[in-house]
Amino acid sequence: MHRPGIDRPLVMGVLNVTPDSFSDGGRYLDTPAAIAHGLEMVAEGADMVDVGGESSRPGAEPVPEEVELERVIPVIKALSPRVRVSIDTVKPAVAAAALRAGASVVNDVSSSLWEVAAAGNAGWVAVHMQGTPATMQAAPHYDDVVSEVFGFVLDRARQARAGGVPQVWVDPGIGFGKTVAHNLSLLHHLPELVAAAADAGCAGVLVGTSRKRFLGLLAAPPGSGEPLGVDERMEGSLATAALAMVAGAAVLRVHDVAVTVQAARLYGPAA
Ligand code: HH2
Repeated sequence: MHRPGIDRPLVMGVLNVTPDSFSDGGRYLDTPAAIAHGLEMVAEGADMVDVGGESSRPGAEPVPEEVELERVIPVIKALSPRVRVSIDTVKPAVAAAALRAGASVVNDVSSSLWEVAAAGNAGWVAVHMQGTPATMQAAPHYDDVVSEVFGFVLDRARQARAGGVPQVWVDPGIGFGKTVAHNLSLLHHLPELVAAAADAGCAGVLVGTSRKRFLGLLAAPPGSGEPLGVDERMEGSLATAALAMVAGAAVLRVHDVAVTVQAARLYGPAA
């Protein structure tokens, strides 16, 4: 649990250099626009910027490695002297090139790249996903979502720590092969993951709820049958970020940096 006045959760700003991300797709595909948005998030107080060149939204198709590299490497080179940069990828070659370009964290929704992080002496985020982005929301199923998801990321984290990764965060993967009920169960049980992550020698828990569809479904007016649009999910994003902070999350991955930094500052100075 965070101690008021002693430390605060860190805010990771999302920077998708893609045409098709579910929230900011197409807005920062152009390198100068992406760099400008990264710097804007730094000015708003982001502690980290998460650069991605391939969408992992439900139904997304993989992009070729060269395309992903062309999207992310110039942006990482420009931003990494100014802020800690993570690379959001599932491709080992992209992760390795991003670390050479100045990134220092591998944010890995495939939970398979810890060896790349170890080789680069970089941090690593172990994320839970059931299936792949192309199919994951078709029919998510768990016998016990909390123990299966937490057990999976903690196993991966222990393996990575034993393999020499200096800093490991675990992430329950909100929206990655999860129903609304699954997402809520995971959020409500976060304090257990926070405690277990500390026991496993992790740097903490990372949570990404920002603008995700379940927020639009939960907040939709009764009987509307439609989720709130992506641009109407800031309140839900902030509410769930606050819930995660109170549960002891170490990092919030968000699109709306300024408001989340304001909320995180209620905890006192950054760790
Ligand atoms: N969510 C997304 C992408 N990367 N990484 C972590 N660690 N945790 C998350 O919850 C997470 C993530 C999906 O959001 P976004 O990047 O906004 O969209 P897209 O995948 O369409 O680019």
